Amino acid sequence: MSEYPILIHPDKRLRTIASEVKHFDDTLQNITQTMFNTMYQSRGIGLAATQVNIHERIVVMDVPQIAHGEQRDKEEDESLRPHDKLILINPEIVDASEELAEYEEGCLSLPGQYATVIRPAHIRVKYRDEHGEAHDREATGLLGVCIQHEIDHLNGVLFIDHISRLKRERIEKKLAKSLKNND
Ligand code: QAP
Ligand code: CO
Repeated sequence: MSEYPILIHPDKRLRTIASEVKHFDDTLQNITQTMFNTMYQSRGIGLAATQVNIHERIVVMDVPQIAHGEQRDKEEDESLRPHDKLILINPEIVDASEELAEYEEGCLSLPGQYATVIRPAHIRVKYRDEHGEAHDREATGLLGVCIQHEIDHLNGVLFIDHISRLKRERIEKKLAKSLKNND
């Protein structure tokens, strides 16, 4: 059960533009499995390959199907709770609503930091699964936010790029301080 180390902002490698996946082989299966291990270990709901220093267009996510702020029963069996477990290879947003929605986002590459981000409320995304099969689906709510957030990573974009400079600098300062106090 191996895992990858996660790159932390302001690591410049988080700004790399990822390349298209061309081969749907065992190497890809190993990468996605290790990305899931890494994401579950750090209690994340989404992880882009960029965050583990692999610059290919690969995203894993496991998004709970609950409304924002809804209380979840801690005793509930994780395997029974409704969720969207997805592997997105070469994902592309092919349609986005004019309607916007805000969501309090976080990121494993900016641990402990959160900010409200405004994005299209509904999207349509085209992607391939780990076998190379093409899919096309609509997403809204937390799933829609997560897909947009993770595709941003593949393009070297972080959620703090979507907020005001003042809020961004405040988060960067707090993050630097928390990392300094950790070692
Ligand atoms: C992206 O983020 C996302 O700061 C996925 O201490 C976030 O999994 C999509 C995490 C919000 C939609 C809404 C963050 C874990 C996980 C932290 C994550 C932390 C521990 C973030
Ligand atoms: Co992130």
